Amino acid sequence: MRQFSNALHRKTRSLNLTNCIIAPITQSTRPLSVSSVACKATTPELKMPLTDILEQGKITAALEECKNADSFHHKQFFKTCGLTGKSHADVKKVFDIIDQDRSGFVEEDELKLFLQNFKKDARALTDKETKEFLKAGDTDNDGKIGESEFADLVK
Ligand SMILES: [Ca+2]
Ligand SMILES: [Ca+2]
Repeated sequence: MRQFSNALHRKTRSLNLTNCIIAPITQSTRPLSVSSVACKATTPELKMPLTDILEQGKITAALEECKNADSFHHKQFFKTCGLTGKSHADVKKVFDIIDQDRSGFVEEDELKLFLQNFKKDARALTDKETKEFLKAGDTDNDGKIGESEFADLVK
């Protein structure tokens, strides 16, 4: 009987210990970053609505202009959606939205899904468009677009 009670006691203790360990982990931001990585491969989640910065009508018009494959031109898109000439703060906000995994850079896979930041079911850019977009912005040739490179693209 004493053995049983000891075992029970141990079990209870280990359970409590488990609770103590699990609680802080679930409260941390770690599960959030895991889910944002998982989302990267599929449709990006909207972090904040771009309509806070850009007019919905202009976004729709910009997407309409490049709805056909290989018809995307970044200068035209930024102009039509109203991003050209926006303040540095607004451009940074847009950059942060496009940088889905918050790495501080827009990598090629994020660039490919660029249009989906503006509309969830927008098409992905073709490989040709993605490469041209990257080439136009990546002035330091590190294979990704940094914040200042993005700001130069938008000008
Ligand atoms: Ca990124
Ligand atoms: Ca770069």
